[in-house]
Amino acid sequence: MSTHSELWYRQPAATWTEALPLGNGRLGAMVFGGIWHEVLQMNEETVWAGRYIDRTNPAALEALPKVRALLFAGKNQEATDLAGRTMMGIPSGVQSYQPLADLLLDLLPTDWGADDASYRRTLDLATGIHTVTFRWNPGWQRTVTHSRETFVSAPDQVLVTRLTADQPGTISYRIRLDRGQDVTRCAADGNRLVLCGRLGPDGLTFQAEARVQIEGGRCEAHGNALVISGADAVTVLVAGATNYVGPEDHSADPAHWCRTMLDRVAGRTVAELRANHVAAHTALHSRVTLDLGRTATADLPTDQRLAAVAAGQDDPALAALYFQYGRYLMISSSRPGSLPANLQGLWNDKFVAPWNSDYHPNINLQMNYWPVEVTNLSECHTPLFKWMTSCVKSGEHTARRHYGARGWVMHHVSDIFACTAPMDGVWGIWPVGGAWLAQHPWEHYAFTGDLEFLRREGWPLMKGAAEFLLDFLVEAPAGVTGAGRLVTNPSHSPENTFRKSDGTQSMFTYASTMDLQIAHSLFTNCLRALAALGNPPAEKEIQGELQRALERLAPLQISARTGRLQEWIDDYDEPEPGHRHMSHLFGVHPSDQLTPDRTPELMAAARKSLEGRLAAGGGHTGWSRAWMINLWARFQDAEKAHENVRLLLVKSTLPNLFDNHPPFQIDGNFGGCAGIAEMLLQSHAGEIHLLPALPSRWPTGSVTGLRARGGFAVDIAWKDGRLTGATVHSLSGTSCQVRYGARVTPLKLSPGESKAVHL
Ligand code: FUC
Repeated sequence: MSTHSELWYRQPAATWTEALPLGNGRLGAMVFGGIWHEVLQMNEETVWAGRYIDRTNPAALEALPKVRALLFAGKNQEATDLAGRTMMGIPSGVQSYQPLADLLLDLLPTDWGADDASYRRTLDLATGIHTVTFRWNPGWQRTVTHSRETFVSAPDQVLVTRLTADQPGTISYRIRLDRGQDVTRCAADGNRLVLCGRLGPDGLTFQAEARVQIEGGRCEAHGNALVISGADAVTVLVAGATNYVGPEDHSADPAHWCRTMLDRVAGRTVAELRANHVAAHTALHSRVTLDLGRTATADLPTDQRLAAVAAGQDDPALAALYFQYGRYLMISSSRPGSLPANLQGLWNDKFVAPWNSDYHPNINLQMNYWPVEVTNLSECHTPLFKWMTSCVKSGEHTARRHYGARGWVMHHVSDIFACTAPMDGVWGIWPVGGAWLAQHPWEHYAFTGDLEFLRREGWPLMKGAAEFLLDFLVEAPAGVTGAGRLVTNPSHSPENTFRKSDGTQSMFTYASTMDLQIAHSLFTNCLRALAALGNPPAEKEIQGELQRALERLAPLQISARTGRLQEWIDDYDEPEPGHRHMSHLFGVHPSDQLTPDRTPELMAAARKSLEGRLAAGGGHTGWSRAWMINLWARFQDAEKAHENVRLLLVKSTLPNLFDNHPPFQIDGNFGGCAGIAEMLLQSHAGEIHLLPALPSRWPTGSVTGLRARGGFAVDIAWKDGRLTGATVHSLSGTSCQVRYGARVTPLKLSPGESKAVHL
């Protein structure tokens, strides 16, 4: 039997995707829980191959008007060929995020005597503590119960593993650090283990360092391992770092960092370190509670629950666990001061990871941050802004050199070295990644009302992204669709292909629907931001530019043929109708351009597009499925949203509840978490909408602490499918309108005030 906040298993992890993640935003570990051979596969967020390179292509700017003309003339293939030769970044690929090191703990002396039936490993999401317990009888003494408790502390910046047993003098281990490549030194000395190296000749330097504290027994260095014998208890403390400070600044000293962190904690008891960690973790994690009801399946180990749901059992508590796991992963991979969560969050065991475990701002990076505001983890959003700001200089350079534009640009791939040029192939010429990302500082402000943030950090990011788009937009010439209106050119609908009436296929065009929606969203948010800042006179000029551009953007179109929202400027055929990206539905989610009240026809057309995608097998990657949950929630279709939650668990979830693209990619975890929140509360359409998509399978439940735009926290309870009570807390004293179904009530609150809502 487990509590509602635990993942637990009756056997050690046999593979990496059965191991369980710990992290403090910067330092992470995947814990396998092996009895004889415990592996803590560790990551540090800056262990990333590569460095800053000026990747701009000197031929790009000259080619731009030619590529544009070819695309307006419908010569897509010629445009693709020319752009492929002239507009790609040099080089056109980033390098991989990599593991830091493994901490290996071998239980001595032999590998027999374990009592498998007693084995249990648990990750408690509420505390961020991983526990392994098992009984062991090596033959010459009474059975001993061993425990290992592990956490990665944010306040103390170390990983802590505590090995204990229920009888004194029974703990004997060999402990080592290991890494498959690029190690320059791996040594043991006294109670200390050090592993350091460099990621290739021009790469970052890194260090992992462990210190072992024993109670009773002996600790000796043997080769590059520490051998502990007959101890009562053992604490292993690990620190890790690289010399990375920023994209071009690699002046940190990893050895100094490790020493300082380990010296700092040397005088503390484990109980102090644990209490510090738990306090910092719960301060974030406990802000939201979610109860979706419970069936007997919830008593099973987590892997068996997944299997039971796949076999047709109902387990609403597993959806709640998945939701809280998303919040847990956010707290563990993105904390103030850290880098943003990458494609795998923080957790990667490969030297060349899938998609390099990079930043992918054509959906994946943004999706990582979909749950962060609504699930009350606002400060975990800040690493994204800091990283965006660190890319501005490079993004301005690329904007100027590739497009002759002001502002900053980012394409569909980036890294920690401010890569902003087009990567991979011609589909990487997608210059609206930064504009999409600029939605995030606005959302942060919309939820928190933090004007100081908006003024200092948010608006400058938004403004730079908007300046780029303002310069990048061109007027479509006479004779083409959208003539006289502003369009993007060149353009992609991320990674999707279209077929023209002459049978030719391409990905490359002008004015994809998503581009127009991204521009609409960014310009609208910029005008909202300027209003919030009191329409500063210094920004009058850009304000005018934004207003004029917004009016002149090419309109969204409904296909006369299919009744769907068109994905491209012309009503092309789709060779892959179940494509994983649903880019043209950006206006439904994550943007607020389309809503049932404001744009009923476009909303109906968008719904048809989604139905078409789903019917053709869309949602087959984890993140695509997660997007569907959010979209169905915005269409207020509770049953379809729920069906996609179920399918996310059944088809796209690994034993450790990691999202399976496949392979593991963390975006689906975050997108799924956001989707569940979106089913219970929405606030994008100017009101607080309670239970907009409550499915029949979650008839009775409650949620506390969700956040709504305008600076509110909301608690909701329901029974037999009906709202029974809601409380709205105002952070800053604003009025709002609260909706439940067709009923609406206005609410006026002073700062800090809470009111029960009756609807
Ligand atoms: C986008 C997606 C892929 C994958 C990759 C990391 O390019 O189309 O499915 O998620 O990002």
